[in-house]
Amino acid sequence: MSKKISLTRYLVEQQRVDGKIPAELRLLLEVVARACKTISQAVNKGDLGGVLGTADSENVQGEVQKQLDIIANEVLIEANEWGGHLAAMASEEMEGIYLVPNRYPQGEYLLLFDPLDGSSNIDVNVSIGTIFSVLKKPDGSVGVSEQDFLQPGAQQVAAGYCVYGPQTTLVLTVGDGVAMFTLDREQGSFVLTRENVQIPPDTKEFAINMSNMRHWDTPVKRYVDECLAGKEGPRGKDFNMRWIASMVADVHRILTRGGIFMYPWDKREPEKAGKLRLMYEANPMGWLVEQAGGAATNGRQRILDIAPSKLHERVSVVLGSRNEVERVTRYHLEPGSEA
Ligand code: P6P
Repeated sequence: MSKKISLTRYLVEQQRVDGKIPAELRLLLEVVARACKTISQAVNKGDLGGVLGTADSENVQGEVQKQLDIIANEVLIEANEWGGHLAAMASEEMEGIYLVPNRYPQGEYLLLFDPLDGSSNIDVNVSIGTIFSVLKKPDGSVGVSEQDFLQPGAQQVAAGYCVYGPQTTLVLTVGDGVAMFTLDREQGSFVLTRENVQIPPDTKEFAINMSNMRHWDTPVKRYVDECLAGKEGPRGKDFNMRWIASMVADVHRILTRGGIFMYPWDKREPEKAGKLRLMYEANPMGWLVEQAGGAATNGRQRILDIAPSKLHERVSVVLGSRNEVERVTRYHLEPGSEA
């Protein structure tokens, strides 16, 4: 039986042996992991915990909030506000940024999160998850403002998610590859179960909400039609399709066995760049995928290069196996393919 390496030991070694992460960032990641354990316990109770169903409120996106959305948000805020490692936080569930109260020491990091992604799946017992992204507060900035958060995803210093499924698994990068930690409920700790995760460059599995097909732009229609044409078509191979409607679960499958995930711009709300949010969904997932050898674009440019103009900015997302993402991006960049 190989020695179990806990998340704590992994982070200490990343800090001590490889000098990859400062002590404050290690503390931040351990606090986020503990908050995810608390959220996992609430999610796992389901009806027994009386936390299913909707709250009588909407989030900044105008979406009806689930009770667990609000609980997960509160867990992350309460876990992180006192530790002295953060200057402020931002969440899908809050319109503005959350400044660390003056009664606590201020740190140099900014934490962004989607506290419970995929919440439409909560009541039907399908995997959901927490997505988080860590930025550094810009040097020399006095105080903290929303502007300090508006950094391209390439500036992230850590990113990850925790998927609440048959296992509770924390997936993390600090810029040195991707590691996966499975929650050992008997010990109450996350244990390293995979590291140096690599996404196969090719795949036979695509993930997209097919019910939106009539609204897609031409390059996306072309790519999906070619997949559906199978062996007899231009791709010369059959494809499989998956759509869990929980980005965390779809991305976890892709990190585990490859694939391509697409939530593209479509004609339903042409003024919106896409459905998913740049700062706390596409950026952290895009970095994880790139750190695992995959690629992540908005159809035309690298997601991590996008300069955000607002906190809850939406973006079109194409991510996963590198060769497939490059094919979809190539289709978008061909002359005459403009939306
Ligand atoms: P649709 C969940 O609400 C989410 O933000 C992502 O996790 C998921 O990939 C997508 O929306 C699902 O959207 O339109 O298929 O329900």
